[in-house]
Amino acid sequence: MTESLNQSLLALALDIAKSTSEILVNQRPENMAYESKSTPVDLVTEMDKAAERHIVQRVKDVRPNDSFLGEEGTALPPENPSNVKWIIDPIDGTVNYFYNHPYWAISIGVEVDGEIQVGVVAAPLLHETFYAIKGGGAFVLHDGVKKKLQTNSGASIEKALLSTGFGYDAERRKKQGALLAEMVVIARDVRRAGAAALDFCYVAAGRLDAYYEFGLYPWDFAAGSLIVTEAGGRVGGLAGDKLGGDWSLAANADLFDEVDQLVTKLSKKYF
Ligand code: LIP
Repeated sequence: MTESLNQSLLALALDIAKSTSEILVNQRPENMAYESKSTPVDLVTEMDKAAERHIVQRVKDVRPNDSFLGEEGTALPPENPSNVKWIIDPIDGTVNYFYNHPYWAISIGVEVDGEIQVGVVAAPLLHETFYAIKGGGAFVLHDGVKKKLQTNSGASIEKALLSTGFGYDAERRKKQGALLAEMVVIARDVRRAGAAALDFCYVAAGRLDAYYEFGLYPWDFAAGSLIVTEAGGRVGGLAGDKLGGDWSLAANADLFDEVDQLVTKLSKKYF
């Protein structure tokens, strides 16, 4: 029963990611309305809200009793909730979308009985959709061509290509910058591309060796974390914590503990 439910949830999530991609690409206004959230540079655009409304409606049309946790505020549980919850970031990398920078994605994670079973991350301007089903592996569709995902293996931190991100608050960015200043001297290099969900997928694809960030939300990592683990990688918080606390880590299985130990040490120094 679980397998057929997961398969149907994956098919629905992929179809919704496709229709949402079409809206975000084809209906992107030249002069986009936006509001500020936590700080003047923490944006939510009219398209974030439109995309989340579209995703929620598409699910409700087929599964009216499912629950939602959406970045833009969808969280009203139905009267008789099912055991399925959709965890949505309608545009992960909003600032990139606002600037028409291609590194942004639609992230849809689906929980069944509290466990992530399906993850879909679609990056329409990069022509890629990453997806995973619990126990079924992780894959990427690039212009419709399907490829199985596998993380890198090995690599010491000195030879690791890392990625990270920054919050929107100046005081937090000061701490993140200070930690980065040490990290960039230790690792091979550090990328900062601006969309956590895609950073997780790039670890899964072996395009990064590891990713770390402070201050992510469940909608940033719900889908990407499953894609990483189904590609043979590890995810978690610091010092053995699960994802969901202050820190989020993703890495190939050989490197995870070394990255965890280093970020744990530096976080105590700067946070
Ligand atoms: C973004 C994250 C990114 C982080 C940005 C921002 P949003 O999410 O995906 O990793 O560095 O500050 O939080 O706000 O674009 O959905």
